[in-house]
Amino acid sequence: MFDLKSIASQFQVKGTFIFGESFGCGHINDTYACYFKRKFEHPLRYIVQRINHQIFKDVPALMQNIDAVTSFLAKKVAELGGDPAREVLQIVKTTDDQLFYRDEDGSYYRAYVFVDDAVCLQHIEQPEHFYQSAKAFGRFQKLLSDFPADTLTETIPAFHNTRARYEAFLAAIDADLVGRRALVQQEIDFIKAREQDAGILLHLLESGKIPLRVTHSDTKLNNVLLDIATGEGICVIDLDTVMPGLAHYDFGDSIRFGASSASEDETDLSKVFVRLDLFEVFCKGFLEECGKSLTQTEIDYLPFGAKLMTFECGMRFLTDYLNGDTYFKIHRPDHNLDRCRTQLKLVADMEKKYDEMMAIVKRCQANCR
Ligand code: ADP
Ligand code: GN1
Ligand code: MG
Repeated sequence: MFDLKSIASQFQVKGTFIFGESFGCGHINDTYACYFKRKFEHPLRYIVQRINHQIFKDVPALMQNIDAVTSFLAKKVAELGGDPAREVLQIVKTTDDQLFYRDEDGSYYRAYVFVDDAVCLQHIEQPEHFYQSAKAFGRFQKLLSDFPADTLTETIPAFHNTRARYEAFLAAIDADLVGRRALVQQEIDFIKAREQDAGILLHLLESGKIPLRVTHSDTKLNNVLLDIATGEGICVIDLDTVMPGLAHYDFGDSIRFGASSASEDETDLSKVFVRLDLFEVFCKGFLEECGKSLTQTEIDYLPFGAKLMTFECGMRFLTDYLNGDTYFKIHRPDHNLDRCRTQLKLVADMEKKYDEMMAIVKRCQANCR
């Protein structure tokens, strides 16, 4: 275990380090909350993260992206009369004014101001929470609609390129690195039967029918902070994957995680289905914020986006399972397989409920005209 106190002291933090603890439930980075005491003032907290540089190969470019996007958002939020200190993630620079610190082992660290009096939820406790996350991600999309997308680096190349994800899945089946292929034939067949789906949105993009936008690309419920006092979705976090993408990626990823009746790793599949009430709540919040900046074709494909992101995630979990669990953090032996199964169950359920999902999108669009 590295020395958190000495890492935290590399940043422009206020006060004296008291202690640090592992924090949150992310699958990618190592996150710590660090507490600092100050004379005559309340203690302060900072987030310190070890960035997963096996996954994010160009950390300097990634931090440049986050710096550019957060500076842009802070300016806009201030112009609109908001409070950038609570509504936008704030990087804490190193003592020599850099965006990250690299230690002698080659690990990369960064620090953020801890957004206090806010919660981060792992599942929906009340529909209002999901509505607020929809507003926050919709606003994020809207505020970045005039950000120069071509200045951003793709921090994970082809991150939501579902065709490329499908190819990676086929390669994992072929390689069968840890001898698990025979255990998952049913899941493999399910995914292969839907190969055609992988190219649909990319085809719309390539033929100019939908535009490229700046997207968050990882819009799980636990990547937005809700203000404890007002309940409002105040701050979108986890900006590692902000990059050019499609509006469907943000809409779809939120639905796959938040509109599910169960956790992403539930083992009792009879508990897993898509909740149309939550689907509707999210559509409402998202379209209220960014509906007017989306084209009709984009809106028409939102239900498909939800299905595609769920399909993609199921395929990614299975690919990682076949490769020996080298990408997502796991906490039990078949964790990635359990996660894959919930996603495929959701895909099947979305297929059954597709017409209802379409009708909900139409209704929400009509209501926010
Ligand atoms: P990962 O990429 O591993 O998901 P995140 O950046 O999402 O990492 O951080 C993990 C968790 O840490 C979040 O889900 C949230 O609970 C907490 N967190 C991250 N940044 C902040 C912040 N600025 N203020 C408060 N909590 C935060
Ligand atoms: C990862 O970092 P976290 O836990 O917010 C992953 C997402 C997946 C998600 C599945 C960079 O998100 O793409 O949808 O797990 N992030 C990355 O829970 O791969
Ligand atoms: Mg996260």
